[in-house]
Amino acid sequence: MTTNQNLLNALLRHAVEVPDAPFLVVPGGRVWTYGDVVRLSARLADRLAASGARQGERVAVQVEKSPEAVALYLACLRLGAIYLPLNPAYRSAEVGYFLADAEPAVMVCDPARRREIGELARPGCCILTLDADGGGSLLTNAGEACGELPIAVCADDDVAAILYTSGTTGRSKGAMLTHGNLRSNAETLVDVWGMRTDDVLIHALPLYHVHGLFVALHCTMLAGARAIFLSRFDAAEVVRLLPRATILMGVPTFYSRLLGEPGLDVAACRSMRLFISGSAPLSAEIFHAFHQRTGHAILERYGMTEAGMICSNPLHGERVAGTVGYPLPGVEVRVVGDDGRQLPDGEVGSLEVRGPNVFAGYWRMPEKTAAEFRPDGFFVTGDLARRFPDGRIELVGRSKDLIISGGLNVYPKEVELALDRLEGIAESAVVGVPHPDFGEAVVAAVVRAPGGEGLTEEQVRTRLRSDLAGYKVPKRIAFVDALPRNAMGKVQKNLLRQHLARLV
Ligand code: MCA
Ligand code: AMP
Repeated sequence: MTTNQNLLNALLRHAVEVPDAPFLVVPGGRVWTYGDVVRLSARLADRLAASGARQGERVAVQVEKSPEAVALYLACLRLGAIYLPLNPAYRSAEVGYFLADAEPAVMVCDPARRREIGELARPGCCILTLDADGGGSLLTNAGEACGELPIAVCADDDVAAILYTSGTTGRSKGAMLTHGNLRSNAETLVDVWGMRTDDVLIHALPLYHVHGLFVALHCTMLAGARAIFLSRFDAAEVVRLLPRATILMGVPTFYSRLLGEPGLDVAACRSMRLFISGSAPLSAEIFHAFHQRTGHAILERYGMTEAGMICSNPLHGERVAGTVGYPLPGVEVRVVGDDGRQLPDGEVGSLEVRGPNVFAGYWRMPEKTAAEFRPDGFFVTGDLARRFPDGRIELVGRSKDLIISGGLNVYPKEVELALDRLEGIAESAVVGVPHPDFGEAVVAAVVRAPGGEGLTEEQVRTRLRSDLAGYKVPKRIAFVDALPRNAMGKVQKNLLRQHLARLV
């Protein structure tokens, strides 16, 4: 007899045993028990199924963070449908691409964007709505649904979710993550981070990325713990909540902003046992400042959309600033040179990863998938790293042209294409420069076209905002006579970086 490997079975293990245990605690609002969320998600599954979401079909979701949005994710798992989360900040042009590429059967969006999304979706795609307070058409009639659909039978290698990651060409790729990828990674993390039923995690991350959805939420559910569920990160609010919590997961910007709060001290952290950081490099400066203020060494870990979590500093033992710790149990990591051969310890090379956490490939892009895997199954991460003799990994840079701003990825090419489309601009180059709050900030150099003489920085930024999510819009734009190019005609981004760093 084959067992059902649907990830939902693992996530609900605790919910089935202790349905009255608190799961999502909204400060100043409702406490959702595991049973509450599971019952709602079962009813939402009925509603989605009636709207055409069948096993293997995609359900695109672009909604604000809410407990109902968590139930919606679990409803997709119940149906064996493929969950496709989208950042609510994405503009029409960005969403249009995802809808055309993924061809979802159902799209759930904010009621305020119902008409706009309706114009983008292909005929036959059912559009439902959900707002930040749980209102919208998704929940209409859900109260009458009986919620008795069984959990769809899935194999480990069935796709549970597609997460789009931008590409170096400016075209996003949908990383297909399977039930087995997500379950194995979350089980490993619960184990290595010692997560328990009595843990209380401050959940202030967005729900549309691996960090907030798969790491924070899955770990909470597998451990049967509870989450203080915040719609967004607010440093003062988090400091206020620390005495009620045991774990915080965040991007480095969370930690630099927490350090700006006078209330952050040893007393505020008295019940905390673990501060975890990832998604972007945590500077040694923040690590040490945080340690000095709170007595806590932040645990830095490393991951990526295509592979979930890959390395982690230890729960017990030394956490070394500037390193991402050891490969997780069951995950193989190697550092190779240009010829693909493993390098001796200490040498910088390309980081590759293999294991049950590594995704099944890019949605409908077999060539791109093949190009990023070695014949022996290792995935090429695009990160540059060195390994220490004790197995620790240090990330030293990226071979991919990527900017990570406040934990959100921006591919320069996408921004350059949007800039070059604007009237009055001949060409542009986009780079990342150090930024005290976001770690890296997006900045651009722009060459005016004839007729673009009067164009101002603010006009360009305003026009870009209609095509790009706000976090991708350059914080500063410099007008230049020409882009610096080398003898081959290639833009010298290093020179630009030096030149533009002064702007922020
Ligand atoms: C918001 N803005 C940003 C960013 N976020 N600009 C640059 N970078 C950002 N990250 C801009 C908005 O467009 C807006 O500008 C202005 O800042 C205020 O927006 P608001 O939403 O109020 O910003 P915020 O609440 O201060 O958000 C900052 C944040 C947030 C808390 C750092 O971006 C965040 O939660 N980041 C975490 C992202 C994450 O979960 N990453 C994990 C990816 P304007 O008004 O001009 O438009 S998963 C991953 O990387 C792998 C797998 C891993 O290892 O985890
Ligand atoms: P994403 O494509 O959003 O999944 O981002 C993955 C990328 O984030 C990785 O390839 C790394 O470049 C970066 N990243 C994640 N965690 C860390 C970390 N702890 N330190 C440095 N970079 C990180």
